[in-house]
Amino acid sequence: MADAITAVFDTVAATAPDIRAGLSGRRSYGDTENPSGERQLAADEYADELLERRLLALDSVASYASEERAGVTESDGGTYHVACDPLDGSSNLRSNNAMGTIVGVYDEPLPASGRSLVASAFVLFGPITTMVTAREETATESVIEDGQRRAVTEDLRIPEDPTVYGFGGRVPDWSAAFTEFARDIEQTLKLRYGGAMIGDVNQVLTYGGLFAYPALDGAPDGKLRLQFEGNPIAFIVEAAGGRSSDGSRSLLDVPADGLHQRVPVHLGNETLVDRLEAALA
Ligand code: P6P
Repeated sequence: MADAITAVFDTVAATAPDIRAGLSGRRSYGDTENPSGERQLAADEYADELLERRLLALDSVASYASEERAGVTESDGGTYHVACDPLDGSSNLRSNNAMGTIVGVYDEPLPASGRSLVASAFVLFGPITTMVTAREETATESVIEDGQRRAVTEDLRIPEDPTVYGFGGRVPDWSAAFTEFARDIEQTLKLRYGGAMIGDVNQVLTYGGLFAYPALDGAPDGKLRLQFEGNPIAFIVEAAGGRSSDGSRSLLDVPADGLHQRVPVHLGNETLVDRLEAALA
C-alpha cells in the first residue's frame, strides 16, 4: 500500500508545477458550470484534465472523480479511488490569493465514507508551493521544488494553543447558535479568512485555531463537498491531532449519499471543535 500511495503523492507533487505554470493564462471563466452549479475557470478544467490523465495512468488507481465533473472515470484495474478538488479556491486566481489541489485516496468506490480513506493530501499555491500529506495517522508537510517533495515537518501537529479562526458564509446567514459561538471565539482569536479552504486550514495547522464553513440559513448542508473537501482535509487535521465535525460528529463518520453532497465543515483544535459541538447541540 505504501508504494501505491507514494506513487499518488509523487504524481500530484509532479503535477503541481504544471498547474501553477498554467494559472496565469487561464484566469477567465468559461461558459460551463461544475456539478455544484459554480462557474468554471479555464484553470479548473486544465488542472482537472492533467490530474485525471496522470492519476489514472497509475496501476494502483481504479477510478478518478472530481468536483469539476458529474461522474466517476473508471480505469481497467487498480485498488484506489481518487477524489480531487483540482483547484480549491480557484475564485482566488483573479485576486491572486492562495489556492491549491485537494486529493483523497479511498479504498472503496465513490461516493465513500471518510473512514475508507487510506491517504489524503493538499497542495497549497502560496508564496511557495507546499504539500501536506497524511497516511497511517501521520501528517507530513513538504516543500515542492521542481515537482519533488522535500519533507520539512515529518510529524505535523496542530499547536496546542489556538490563535486564529476563519468562518465562511455571510454572517446574517449563520444560525443563532453559531453566531453566538462565533462572537465568543472573536474575543480571543484573530481572524484569518482568505476564501480558499486549504489556505485557511493551513493557517489553522500552522498557528492553531478553527476553520468553519457552517450550515447556513437556506443551505443547511453548508457549501463544501464531503468527498472532495470535507473528508480529505478532515483526514489530515485529525492525523495532525485536531478534530473535524459536521456539527455533531467527525466528518469521517458522515454517511456518503452522493458524489457531490455538501456538508457543514468545522476543523481545528480538539477543544474548539468540542466547544462548537456543545454550542450547536
Ligand atoms: P466563499 C472555494 O470556492 C471553496 O470551495 C473553499 O475553498 C472555500 O473555503 C469556500 O469555497 C469559500 O466560499 O463563500 O467564502 O466564497
